[in-house]
Amino acid sequence: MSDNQLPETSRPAGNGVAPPLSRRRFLSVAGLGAGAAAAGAGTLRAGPAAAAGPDPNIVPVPSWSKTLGAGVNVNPYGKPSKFEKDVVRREVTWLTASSESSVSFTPLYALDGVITPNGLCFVRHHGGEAEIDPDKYRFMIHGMVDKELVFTLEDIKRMPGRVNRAYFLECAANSGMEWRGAQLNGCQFTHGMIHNVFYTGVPLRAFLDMAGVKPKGKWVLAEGADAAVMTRSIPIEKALDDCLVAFAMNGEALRPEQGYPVRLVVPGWEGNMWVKWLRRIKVGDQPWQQREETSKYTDLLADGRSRRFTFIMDAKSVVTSPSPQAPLRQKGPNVLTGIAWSGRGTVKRVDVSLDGGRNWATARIEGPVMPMAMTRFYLDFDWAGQELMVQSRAMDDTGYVQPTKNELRAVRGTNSIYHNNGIQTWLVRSNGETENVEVG
Ligand SMILES: Nc1nc2c(c(=O)[nH]1)N[C@H]1C(S)=C(S)[C@@H](COP(=O)(O)O)O[C@H]1N2
Ligand SMILES: [Mo]
Repeated sequence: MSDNQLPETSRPAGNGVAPPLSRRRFLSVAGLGAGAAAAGAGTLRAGPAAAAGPDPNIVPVPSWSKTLGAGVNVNPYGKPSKFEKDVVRREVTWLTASSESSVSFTPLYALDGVITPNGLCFVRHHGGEAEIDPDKYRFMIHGMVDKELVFTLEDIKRMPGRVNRAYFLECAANSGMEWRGAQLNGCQFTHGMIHNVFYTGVPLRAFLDMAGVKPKGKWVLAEGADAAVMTRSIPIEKALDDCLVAFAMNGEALRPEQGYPVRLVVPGWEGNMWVKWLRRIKVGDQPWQQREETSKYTDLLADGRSRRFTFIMDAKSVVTSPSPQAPLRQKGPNVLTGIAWSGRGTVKRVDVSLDGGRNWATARIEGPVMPMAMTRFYLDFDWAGQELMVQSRAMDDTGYVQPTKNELRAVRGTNSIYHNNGIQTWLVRSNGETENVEVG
């Protein structure tokens, strides 16, 4: 939306962001790290020891080097280290009445890189998790087609043209609790209705081509086999463009909670349309006006009208560390990191502010930059212990710039739940503790 766009970033001299670290300073930190930590000292010292390298006696041989470790098959299916036990999906229990129609959130604050591990992908159900026997699974194409077709899972896996694609899935309600002001204290809760995995599947187009879409066919209805019978209307152009009938995520079978054995992938579009436990695709000449595209997943504007069929997830970003669940622990060198994504294409640039949006520095985008996929950014900075107001602002290759929350409200009002892609602010206090605040 052009009305959300910000002017090209100006970067005045002395932009509030500290200059890059000198390599020498960082080496001195590494050299003294063990001794300083043992003494409980968080401060950085440079000195002769750094130049000579650390004294080997500072680091005694640890106990885990003195006994054999566990054998290769203690975990036939591997698990994270027990020291990572807090890195889990979490719920906000007061949000919904029951866990069968609820949401858990991805622990973004603890993750890095661009791929969400399968066991940490947020889960959104409207009728609980269906358990489908893959041998009994069937997928149907019908409606305005020349030939109605039914596929088994094996049939789907024998289709020519299988592809691998990484895409983010963001629930349209992500950040929905933040429309009227800062509310939830952690990026897990404010932004954790997103995951980014590699899907293996077959383009939906292959199935539609095989069935033969009649000229009147302009929309498809995707339906899930769960108790919610999730149904959404999708324009035929999108169905024929890049939608996937996916059966694997990050190299293994879909997880039950992500739609095992088959889900629909609708790149860049709101998560609600990514029907899990995919049962059928019906071709029709108009949208079906289902519950999820009328009473839900519409945006009530200030004048009483509603935005409808707002499929695309606009460019958005969030700093994942520091954030309320990942406070700053040390003065001196720090690595700020976060994620950015756009349902319209690739992330072109991410700017970071440490002073609530007055001054901006361009962050370092690192790792693969793929269309409609999560992108990782970093800003290496020196922290002197002053209060920070951390923000990030994403730009995509269409020129779209992530708006501030007030710019968004000027256009959409405050009745909305969905499609809140406004700029997030974290207040870092001088003791490093971090909280969710809003500066506009
Ligand atoms: N069959 C079915 N598909 C579904 C849903 C559902 O409840 N049932 N929830 C939808 C919603 S609202 C979202 S945001 C995504 C969530 O996908 P995830 O559980 O893999 O995170 O699935 C969508 N597909
Ligand atoms: Mo959703």
